[in-house]
Amino acid sequence: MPFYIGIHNGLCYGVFFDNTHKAYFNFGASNNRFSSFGADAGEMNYYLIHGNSVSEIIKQYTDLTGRMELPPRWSIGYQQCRYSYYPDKEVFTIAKTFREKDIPADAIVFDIHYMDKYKIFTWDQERFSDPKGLMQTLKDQGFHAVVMCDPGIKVEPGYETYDAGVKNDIFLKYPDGENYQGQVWPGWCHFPDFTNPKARAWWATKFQDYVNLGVDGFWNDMNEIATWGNALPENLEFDFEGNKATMRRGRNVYGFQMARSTYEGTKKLLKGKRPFNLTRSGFSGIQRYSAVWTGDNVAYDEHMLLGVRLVNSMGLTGVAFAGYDAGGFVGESNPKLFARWMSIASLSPFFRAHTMINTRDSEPWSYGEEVESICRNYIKFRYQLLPYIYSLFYDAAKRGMPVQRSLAIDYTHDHRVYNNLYHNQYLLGPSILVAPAESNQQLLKIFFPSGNWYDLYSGKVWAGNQETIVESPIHKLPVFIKAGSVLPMQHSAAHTGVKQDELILHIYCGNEASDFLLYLDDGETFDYQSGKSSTRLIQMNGFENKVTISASEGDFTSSYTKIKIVLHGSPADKILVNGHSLALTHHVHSFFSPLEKYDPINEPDSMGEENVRETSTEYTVEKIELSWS
Ligand code: MIG
Repeated sequence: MPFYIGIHNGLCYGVFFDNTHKAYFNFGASNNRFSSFGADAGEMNYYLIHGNSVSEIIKQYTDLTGRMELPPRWSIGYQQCRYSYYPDKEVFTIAKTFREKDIPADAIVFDIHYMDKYKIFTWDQERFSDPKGLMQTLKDQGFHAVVMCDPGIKVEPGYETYDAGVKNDIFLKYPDGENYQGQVWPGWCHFPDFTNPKARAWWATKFQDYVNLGVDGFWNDMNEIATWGNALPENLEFDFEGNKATMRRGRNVYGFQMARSTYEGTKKLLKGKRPFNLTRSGFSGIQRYSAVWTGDNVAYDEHMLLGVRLVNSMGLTGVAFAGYDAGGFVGESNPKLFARWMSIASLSPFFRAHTMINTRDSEPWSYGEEVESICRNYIKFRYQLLPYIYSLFYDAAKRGMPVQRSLAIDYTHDHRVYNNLYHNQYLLGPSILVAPAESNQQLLKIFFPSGNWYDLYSGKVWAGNQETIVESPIHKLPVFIKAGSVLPMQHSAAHTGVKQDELILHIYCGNEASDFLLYLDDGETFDYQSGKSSTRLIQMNGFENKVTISASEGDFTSSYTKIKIVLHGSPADKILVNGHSLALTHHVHSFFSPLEKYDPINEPDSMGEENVRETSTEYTVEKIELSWS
């Protein structure tokens, strides 16, 4: 993605270099006097974006390159993946185990082994004799299926997709007109030229069988193009929208155009339902068509934190729906690493555990009881946060704002944000500060930006504008909520499709003001684009202990019939919610964490625990039921 944001002398700007050739950016050569960029070929076609804030630059960059449509709500639930789950019996067992163990999940992902000899658009009849029945069983339990889609089409006369591809003449070619061949899992393959509108239109229709089975999630892989042992030859010809180009111009948008074709095709075939689309390769603007994951990481701490920073960067580059393989793909994870990775990933935009072929089991219950309980807690916390997180996706669709936000967005001119001691920290939306720690780290040095920050677990309030050390035991990822904000939450449930009648507003008192736009819709169709949605502005005036929840705008009626309000740290006896004075009837001294349960078994009697509670300011907690009007 040839885009960067520069910050100098209290000002910021963005540069989007609209050129698909291999590009170069040189930021370090001149001791900060200048930087330079260029490409192997093509035009110096670039946009200089002026904006007074990083969020304004992201907004303008996504005005240019586009924004995502709302994803299906289920796709922001937890997705369980491995390379690969088979046969069908194993899939049934995995699905059942989630429900039995009371661990929320929304999707099971089918990696390459579901196919017959890795041939795209086929099923292995022995491993999956009744895909339709399988999909129905998953659906009955509230699961969606995501299937692997590789661009390499096996060269095998008689294989329908191959024959049709040849007949329709949609494959990438050498200059002499012969179809290019590269080796991938199926053996020698041809590759559709996705830069050719004709090839995209053809590919788009191929998903009919998946859709008939009830599949609504699609995973575009290997679309760099990745093949065994060789780089793509430079002389390959790409159609490039009728502008014939060589591989040097076409390659960087190949994955983008594949993801586009998959999205456009499945969107059409799903007749009004939202597909979930995921890709490994992309280009500027990929957010219009797909979520992106960071590809094959390795199961160690460095890659866990690197993934966090990649997702921060992708957010700055317009890709709000991004994530990494939680648990680590290559190599063996271990209990602490898996637990930590899952807790961080639960607070990332795209939340999926994945692992390589022949590695140990990596489901939330595969690492012993303590890890299982940590995973359950954080997965449930994510499900409780769904109204908040879904509203962040609306912000991404509307303004291009990332879900996971680098601190450089809200605290651009505080130099501490760029200190690599703190560069793993981020905000999930406007109010939740996440400070990823390594798996064995008991203490973590962190930076609190300006404002005041509530410890998620103890309620202790930390003053902002300071660097300090916090505890980071394995069952408590350092997470803080900004004072003066409101988190709309709900109860956790087995999956995101469970209808809920109670919205829970967690109000974090503090001398600050904030707005949050609560966004709701049916979570599965495009009806929101014609007005079937509901937005409510939640305004918090922390100076006067006043909260205002606006009337709903839009034609969607949600399933919520009541609101529960939970106050955190109100210094006053009263709080005004829409003019009603809500009196606090009693003060309690134990903090009510929004996590329904956060103490895993084997809670260590850590030395800090009691101390933290004593030194924290006195807080009050109250639950008040209001009717939803
Ligand atoms: O050659 O489909 O990044 O997530 O499990 C590997 C098998 C091909 C690469 C993907 C990975 C996936 C794997 N794929």
